[in-house]
Amino acid sequence: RPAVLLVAYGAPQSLDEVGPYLSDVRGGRPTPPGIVEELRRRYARIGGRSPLLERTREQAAGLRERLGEGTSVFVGMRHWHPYIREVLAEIRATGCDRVVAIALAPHYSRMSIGAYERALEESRGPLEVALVREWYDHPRFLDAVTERVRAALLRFDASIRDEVPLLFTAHSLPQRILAEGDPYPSQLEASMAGVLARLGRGSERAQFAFQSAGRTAEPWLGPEAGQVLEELAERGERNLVLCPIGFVSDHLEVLYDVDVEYQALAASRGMRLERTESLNASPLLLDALEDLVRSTARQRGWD
Ligand code: FEC
Repeated sequence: RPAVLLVAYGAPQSLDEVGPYLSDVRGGRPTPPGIVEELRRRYARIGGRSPLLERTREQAAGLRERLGEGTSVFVGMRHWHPYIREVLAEIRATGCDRVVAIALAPHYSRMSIGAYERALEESRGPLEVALVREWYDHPRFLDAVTERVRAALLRFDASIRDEVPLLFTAHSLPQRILAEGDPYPSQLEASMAGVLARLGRGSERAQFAFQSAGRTAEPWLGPEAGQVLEELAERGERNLVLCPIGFVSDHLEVLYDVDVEYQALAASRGMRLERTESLNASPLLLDALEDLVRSTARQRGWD
């Protein structure tokens, strides 16, 4: 049986690790001290560190249970320990020679999933690795997000529930990906459409925006979520459900950018913002991951 490897972004495990972590994320470019300080402040605000590694390990444990004894499920990170290269070495040491890998980001971009793909390729050695490149349209993933949106809408009074606008968000990327024909924006639109169809809602009261743009000089994809939120407030909207559909786990970009920054902005505009709960180890998300592992193994003739 192939081993299974869940790969995710990576997160510093203490405030001391924030500086070296940022230098990894920035590909070795020096980080201005002000940015390191700002990011430390943000991690301190969400409890001193990101829960991303724990959440990913819980997803791995849930998946292991579903796949049964005899299938090992590993966790590897792109920008921090346990690095993808460290975990691939560990997998090779078990004597296993085939791996099904899933990036815990459902939408393909050359700058996101492509980077996971390159990290796997660089250090796989003799291992055969089958990476699931995209799963933005997997029915169980869309069911999982829909369940979270329904639960967020239930926090509003029944008399206004159907009218509460929905704002779907994902991590921004530099605009130059558009010139390369990158499918990232269209896959995000397709996921949003799949969730709206499941909710039985039209697209009139739903929008998409990008969040968490990086700190670089080049232009990043928009519209920016904070700006959309302000426009909605100006139009007189008093309620909003924000669904970070581009992320599957709790981490800094959800717990700080949405729960601190956009929440403060919403409050300052007299708006009630409810964020959908992250999928984390949701049974529907685990259904999707299980199916992706089984179908990939089948396609490769590894089952
Ligand atoms: O909880 C944590 O500690 C980790 C939160 C985290 C996630 C995440 C996901 C994505 N990123 C993506 C693209 C970029 C690009 C740059 C960039 C920079 C940062 C910085 C931090 C950070 N990202 Fe991130 N990202 C997370 C955290 N990200 C911190 C550094 C400060 C800053 O620039 O804001 C720009 C790199 C550069 O400067 O060269 C590009 C994408 C995702 C979603 C896909 C995925 O999860 O893999 C795309 C989680």
